[in-house]
This record gives sequence, structure tokens and C-alpha cells, in this order.
Amino acid sequence: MNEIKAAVESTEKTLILPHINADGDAVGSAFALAAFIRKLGKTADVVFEEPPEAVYSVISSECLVYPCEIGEYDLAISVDCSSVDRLGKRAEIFTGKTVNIDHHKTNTEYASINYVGENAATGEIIYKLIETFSRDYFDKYIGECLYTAISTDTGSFRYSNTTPETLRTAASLLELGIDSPKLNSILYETNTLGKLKFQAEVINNMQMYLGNRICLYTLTKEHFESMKLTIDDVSSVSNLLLSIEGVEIGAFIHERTSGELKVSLRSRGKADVSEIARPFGGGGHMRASGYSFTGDVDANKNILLERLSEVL
Ligand SMILES: [Mn+2]
Repeated sequence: MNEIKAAVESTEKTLILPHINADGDAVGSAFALAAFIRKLGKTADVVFEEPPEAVYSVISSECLVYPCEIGEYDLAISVDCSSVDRLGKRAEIFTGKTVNIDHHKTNTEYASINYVGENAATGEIIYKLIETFSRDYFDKYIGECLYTAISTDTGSFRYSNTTPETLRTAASLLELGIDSPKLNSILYETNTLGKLKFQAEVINNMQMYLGNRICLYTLTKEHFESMKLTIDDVSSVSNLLLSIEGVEIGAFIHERTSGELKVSLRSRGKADVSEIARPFGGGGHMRASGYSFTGDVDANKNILLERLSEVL
């Protein structure tokens, strides 16, 4: 942590890179860190691979979407990003002095300085980093960013990764005067019409395997386009699948482009889904992981089901 502190202190311009398809933890951690660095009187640019999901506009501030003009910089910090692959095209700007701040146990320690904590969210680590400088830097905006980061990665403080420290950090954020009911309402109680209609479609077409312990849904590119869906609409399908009584693993296969598929896995049983994703070059956590592959949907679905049945 002191090494990161020294790196930030000796830097004029920092790039902050959240992982591709940034989730609440990545978005919140990146914006909180940028706001903090700007408070130090330095320049910080958050560079996304794609525009952040609309749901996070409540905490979004100035940011760039790559490829873009980024100019000279002397430090690049990745947040919530377990490997270089998760930087996408921005791997080419993750050069020179680099810092990797993350909490995925599958992290490959790819930077010059690596901090991989056993925290529920990267947001918790950003909180600790700011605290290392001074608690005076915290403000309502940074608090709302970090609350978004920590609450989304803990499923609103419901998942098993929620520790006493997580709740103590959240309590400190509430003391900053953040509007947590407003954030909760936006993050957890608001659906777009498209998303809700798609959920009906998922419920009607999902498939159950292994005595209803695995629930799987496959979305083809063709179907994605004909339903005029957005990535936001389909982002929480695996959680929906896992919510069914008796289901231990929810698996969502999404054909992003022709022959290129993304799998997201959720577990609430004994299965460690990060172990399933790892041989496919993916990563994540015990209860939430993902990977990508190219090729035929049905062939890959069968390979996945075989692997899943081995760990259940
Ligand atoms: Mn995270």
C-alpha cells in the first residue's frame, strides 16, 4: 500500500483503467480513485473500454472511452482487473509504471506494483488507499462511488464475501452523508422495460440439468438483435437463473459476435465456479466467474455441463 502511495505522490498524470464490461465495483472504484487523485491537485483520467452502463450514470463523472487521445501520462492503474486480458485493447496503454489494484484470487500480478487484497470488493481497497493518505480526502461523491463498488460486489451486503470490515467501511461511507436509499433504488429496484421483457423470455426458455441443480440459458447473437437488447438488459441473467429454489449453479451463455461466446457462472452451493472458468482462460470468484470462447454453442455447452456436473 505504501508503494502505491509513493507512486501516486510522485506522479502528475495517472490513467485509471477498470476492466472491460465494467461492473459496479470497477466503475465505482475507478471514479472514486480519480476524484481522490484530483483532490491531490493531480490529473487523473478514467479510460473505459466501452461507455459505462447507464445504471452507473448516478456516479459517473468525466471519463474517456478508448481508443481516444490520452496524451502523456506517468502512471497507469488498473482497478478490479484480474489479468491483462481484462484490459482489452487498453493493454497497449498499460505500460511504463503500472499498478494493479484488485481482489480476484485469480489475479496474475501483471503490473510493476500489485496489490491483490482478500476484500469483498476493490472499492474496499480504494477506501484503504485513500485512508493511507488522510481521511480528510473522503467526501460525499467518493463515498457514493465506493458504496456503489462495495454494495454491488456483495449483492447489497448479502453474499458470503461480506465481512465485518465490509460493513464497517460501509458504515463510514454512510457517515459521509451519502444517499444510500437513492443508490439502492437505482441499483437494485429499477429495471428497464427491455430488461424485464427479456427476463420473461429467459424464464420461458431456460434449461434445467442434473436434477434441477444447474439452470442454463443460451442467448444467440440473432436473438439478441431481434429482441433489440442492450448489454445492460442481459447483464444479470445468471443471477436470475441462480435465484430458482434448488439451483446451485446458474450459467448464461451469450453469443456476442458470430462464434464468439461469453459464459457467466454463478454458484451458491459448494461449487467454486472460478475453478471452472480458469481452464478456459477466464477468472473470477468462487461464487461468480466468467470466461470467453470461440466455436460452436452446442459443443461448448456440453463441455461446460460436463465440467459443472463434476464439481456438483
Ligand atoms: Mn470486483
